Amino acid sequence: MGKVITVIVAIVLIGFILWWFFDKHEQVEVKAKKTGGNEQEVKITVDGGYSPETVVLQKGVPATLVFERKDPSSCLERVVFSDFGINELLPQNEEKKIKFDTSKAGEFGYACGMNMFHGKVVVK
Ligand SMILES: [Cu+2]
Repeated sequence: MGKVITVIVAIVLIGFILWWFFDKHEQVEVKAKKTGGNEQEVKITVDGGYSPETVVLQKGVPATLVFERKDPSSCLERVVFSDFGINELLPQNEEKKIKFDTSKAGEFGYACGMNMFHGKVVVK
C-alpha cells in the first residue's frame, strides 16, 4: 500500500513539474499609459503573482510603476529589480510607486524577495 501511494505521489509531482515548465502560462502584455507632462505610468496588481506579467514602457519617457499588493503572503511583500538595485517593500492594499529608468531599451525581469514569482518590464 505504501508503495502504491509513493508511486501515485511521484506521478502527480512529475505531472505538475512538466506542466509548470512546459505549459505556456498566459502571457499578458500591457503598455504603460501616458500621463500629463510626458510621463508614463502602469499599474501592476500583486495577487498570487504579477498581473499583468509583462508591461511595456516607451524608451526615454520617465516611468512610474504602481504596484498594489493584495496578496497577504509575505512571499510577495518585496519586489526586486536586480538590474537596477531596487528592492522595495510593498505595503498590502496600498499603491506603491516605483520610478523606473527607461534610458536603456531591453527586457528587465523582476521578482519577489525569494525569486519565486516573476514579472517583466520591456523598454522599447
Ligand atoms: Cu516569494
